[in-house]
Amino acid sequence: MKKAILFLVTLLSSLFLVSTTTSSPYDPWCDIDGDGDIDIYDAVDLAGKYGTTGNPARNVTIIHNTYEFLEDFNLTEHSAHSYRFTTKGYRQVTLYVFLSYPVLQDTKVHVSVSFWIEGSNRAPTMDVFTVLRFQNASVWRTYDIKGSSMSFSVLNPTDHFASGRVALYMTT
Ligand SMILES: [Ca+2]
Repeated sequence: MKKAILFLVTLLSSLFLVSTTTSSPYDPWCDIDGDGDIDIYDAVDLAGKYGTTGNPARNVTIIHNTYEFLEDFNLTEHSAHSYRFTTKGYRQVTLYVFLSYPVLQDTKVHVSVSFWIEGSNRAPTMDVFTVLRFQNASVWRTYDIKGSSMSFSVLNPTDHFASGRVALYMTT
């Protein structure tokens, strides 16, 4: 067994001496010691475990940071409500707007989405859309984050009360 390992290490060493670069992409599952490269030390680790058996299930660490927000809104005629969130450290945001009331009237709200760049007092408008009670009732939109904060406003342009729900989901 030790002779086989020694032979394997010697063989791998000679291969690494011949060529230390490869056109193959880096595969983290082959980086046994997890130091960011695949070199002779990984091969030695692997050779040392040659012939062992066991359960192939692996522990995986998932780093996944999320932020969630959910709120019901009530808007009197021709009124608006604005929301603002810090987006630092997040990559993508999904916005959900649902119009629940009035049920029997063809009501609507306009939604305007902006991202703010740090140090700037202007918020370039990213998107504008309308949620119509009778047509789409709810709208989902996903954006790549392009600023240090994000704001959106919900405007009720009608002559009657409107209510619904907004939800926001940010991921890294
Ligand atoms: Ca390594």
